[in-house]
Amino acid sequence: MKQAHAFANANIALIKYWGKNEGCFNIPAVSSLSMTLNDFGTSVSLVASKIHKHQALINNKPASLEVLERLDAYLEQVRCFYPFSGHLHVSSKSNVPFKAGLASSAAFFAALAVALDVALALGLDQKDLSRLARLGSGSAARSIFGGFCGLHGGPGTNHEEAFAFPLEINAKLNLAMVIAIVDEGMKPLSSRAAMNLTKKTSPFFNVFVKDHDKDLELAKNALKTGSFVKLGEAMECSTLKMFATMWTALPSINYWRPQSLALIETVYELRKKHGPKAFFTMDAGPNVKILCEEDFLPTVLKTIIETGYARDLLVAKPGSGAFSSKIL
Ligand code: 2P0
Repeated sequence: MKQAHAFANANIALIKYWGKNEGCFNIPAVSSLSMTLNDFGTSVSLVASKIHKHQALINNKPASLEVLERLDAYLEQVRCFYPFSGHLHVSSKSNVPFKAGLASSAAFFAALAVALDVALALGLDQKDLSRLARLGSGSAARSIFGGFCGLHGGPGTNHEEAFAFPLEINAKLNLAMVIAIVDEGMKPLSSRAAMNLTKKTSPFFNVFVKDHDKDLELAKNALKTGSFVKLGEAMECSTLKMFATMWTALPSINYWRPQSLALIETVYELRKKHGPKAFFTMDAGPNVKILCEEDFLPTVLKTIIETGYARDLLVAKPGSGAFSSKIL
C-alpha cells in the first residue's frame, strides 16, 4: 500500500438529498444537486496502520469511538469492493466546522475515496470515485466534482447507478454563497439518524420523494439557461419540503434556531427591497446559506452583518473537485 494524500472541498445541496433506500450501500432516496465550495475542505492522509486495526486522527486528535466505528465500517465495506490487506491509518485536517450542517462528512469521505484510489492503486474514474465516496456519506459523492453537479438516487436506484456527475452552468451565472453561522455546536441528532427517523415516521416523506424530480429538473434547467431566479426558487422549495418531513417526524426534528428564522426573514426583506436577488437554503443544522449573484454579495453581507443574527459569516464561490495532493 502506498502512502497517499488527498483534498476535497465541502459542498452545499441546492436540491436536497434526504433519506436512503433500504439496503446497505447508502443509496439516496432522491437525486440531488449541489455546489462545491472553494476554500472549505478536508485533507486526508493514508498510511498503513502498524497495528491490526484501522486508526484515525482528526485535526491531530484521536478520533472518537463513534467516528472510528463509522470509519471502520466504511473501510471494511470498501475491502469487499476492492480487496486490500492490512489496516489503515487515516489522518484528516479540516477547516469545515464539525457537525454544523456544513457537510464535513462530504469533504472527508470524498478526500478519503481519492486517497484510497491512490493508496491502493485502483485507477478509478470520477464516476467510480463518487460511488466509493457515497458508500461513506451520500453528500460525499458530490464533492468529487467541482462547480455544480448532480447525484443519482431515488426508488430502485442501485449501487452502480448512484453516482455523481458534473453539470453544465450557463456562463452568465456568477454565483456566490454566504454561510451565516448561527451556532457551530454539535447537532442534536446526526443527519443520518434524522433522515432514517424521518423516512420511517413522517407522513410527508413519500410526498417529498414523489415531488422531488420537479425541483431537480427546474434547477438543472435554470443552471443551463442561466436563470438565477428559477434556481433560487427551486432551491428554497426543495429546502422547505425537506424540513416539512423533519418537523412531521415522530418525535419531531428541529434544527432551526430563532436566529435561523430571523435570517430567512432577512432574505425575504432583501427580496422585497431589491427584487429576487437572494435565496436561502439550510441543511441538518441551524446555519443559513444564502445564494446570490456576485454583484449582489456586498449587499447581502452588509445586510446580514447589520442584523447581528449571525455569529460568523463565511463566503464561498464554486470550488474545485477532489484531488490527490502531496501536502497535508
Ligand atoms: C444534502 N444533507 O443533500 C443533505 C441536505 C443534509 C441536508 O447530505 O448518512 O452526511 O452520510 O449519507 O450526506 C447530510 O447527510 O448523510 C446531507 P449520510 P450526509 O447535502
